[in-house]
Amino acid sequence: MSVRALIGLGGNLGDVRERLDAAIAALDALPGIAVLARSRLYRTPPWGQTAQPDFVNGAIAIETTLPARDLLEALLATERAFGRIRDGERWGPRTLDLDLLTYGDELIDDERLTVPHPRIAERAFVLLPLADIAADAVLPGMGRVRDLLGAIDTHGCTPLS
Ligand code: A4P
Ligand code: MG
Repeated sequence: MSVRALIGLGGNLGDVRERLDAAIAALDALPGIAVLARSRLYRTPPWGQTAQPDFVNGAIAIETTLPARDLLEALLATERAFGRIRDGERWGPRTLDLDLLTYGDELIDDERLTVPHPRIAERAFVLLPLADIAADAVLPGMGRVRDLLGAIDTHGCTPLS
């Protein structure tokens, strides 16, 4: 049994483009994960905590045989492998952030995992890359990516060539 999942990638410390490429390759190499599609990468203004460098963001679609919680563990392990240090500052600078955006049609909400990721609909830095690979996807409980993107401000977000 395999499930299609969408993953958001981002970072704003060091050479993020190179790191995102390497992180996508590392995820694809894991047992139980195959990358189906990847978006362009975008330069995006920092959201939430604005006194920090611009981010680079992207998204991938994967097919996975891992249960959702095992997939989250794989994402967190990959963040650590690429130098992520959690200093407790919410929305602060980071080398690599991997968010599980959707896992099939499932709605999950426990202390470790919330899917769909609760803040997708407010975030151009998530919806712009998602629209490259899944514009017609309906995010459970939220709506179609194309429609969500049409309702927000994408000012300041630019695709990297
Ligand atoms: N967790 C629960 N649900 C999920 C999920 N669906 N995906 C838990 C991933 N993790 C999930 O994550 C904290 C814990 O959330 C994880 O250990 C996991 O058990 P975190 O990434 O350390 O949290 P955070 O990043 O500090 O907070 P938050 O709200 O999750 O932040 P985000 O959503 O990751 O956003 N601006 C731009 N332009 N681009 C960005 O990429 N990113 C952030 C952080 C802020 N501003 C940004 C960007
Ligand atoms: Mg995160």
